[in-house]
Amino acid sequence: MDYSNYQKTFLSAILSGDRNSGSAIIAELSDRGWSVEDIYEKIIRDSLYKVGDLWESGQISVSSEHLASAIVESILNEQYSRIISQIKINKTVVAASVENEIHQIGLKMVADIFEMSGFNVHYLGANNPLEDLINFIDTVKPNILAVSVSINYHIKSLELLIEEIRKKYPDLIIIAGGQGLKDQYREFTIKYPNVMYLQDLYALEDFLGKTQIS
Ligand code: B12
Repeated sequence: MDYSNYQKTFLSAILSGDRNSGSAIIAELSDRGWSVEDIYEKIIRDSLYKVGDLWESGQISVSSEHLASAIVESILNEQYSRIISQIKINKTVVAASVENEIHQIGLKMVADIFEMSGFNVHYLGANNPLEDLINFIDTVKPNILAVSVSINYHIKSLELLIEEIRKKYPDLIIIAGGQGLKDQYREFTIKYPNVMYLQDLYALEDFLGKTQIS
């Protein structure tokens, strides 16, 4: 099977609620030596983007969308033994979606890339109230804060987050990503030059390979 057949088979598995087949496809690709990044981007992310298109055009119900995303989350959790790194680099990342943002799957993938790179990862998932997030940062003192925004109108929450965190932690590396930023990221990075927008897992890997994190 080529890439697009794997992707289509995976999509039909998650839409029909067939968790075992979805999981088996990912296990097969893993056994064939596909990288975690390729599996996440080319099979799982692309399938979820198609789920979004099908939902937007009324071809599938909200229930099917929920089912597909729940299966994907369980499959991502299954990858733990593959992504856990034996070598720790003594650096910490906090990964959080902004306040009111209930999408968290892209962020989970991001957290997994950090885990593979040896970070201590605190994956907080969706909808993090700003005050609680700041308290959490006070406690774990991360080297990097990774934030995700899927919905355009949540950019305001991200701006507030950056402004508040900058007051307390002027040097904390903040990386941001997600579809909510895709169109506006240039304006955004001009406005907040000390915040990095990274488009996907390949860009993140590149960033981690090139950046000296203190
Ligand atoms: C699954 C899903 C849901 C699930 C979320 C479940 C969950 N646990 O996350 C549920 C059903 C809850 C949901 C709800 C809604 N959703 Co929705 N959802 C989706 C769907 C189908 C898949 C999302 C996903 O996981 N994609 C796969 C991941 C891997 O992709 P990703 O998030 O883009 O992440 C990648 C990159 O962006 C990047 N990245 C992401 N974050 C970060 C962070 C950092 C630091 C870095 C470096 C990189 C990075 O790395 C990832 C890998 O490449 C999308 C369709 C789509 N195009 O994605 C719609 C979509 C995102 N949803 C949409 C909408 C409108 C909604 C709702 C408002 C719908 C509604 N009317 O109720 C609500 C949201 C309410 C809210 N308050 O947030 C729209 C958003 C449009 C927009 N941009 O504004 C989309 C695009 C659907 C569409 N075609 O219209 N949704």
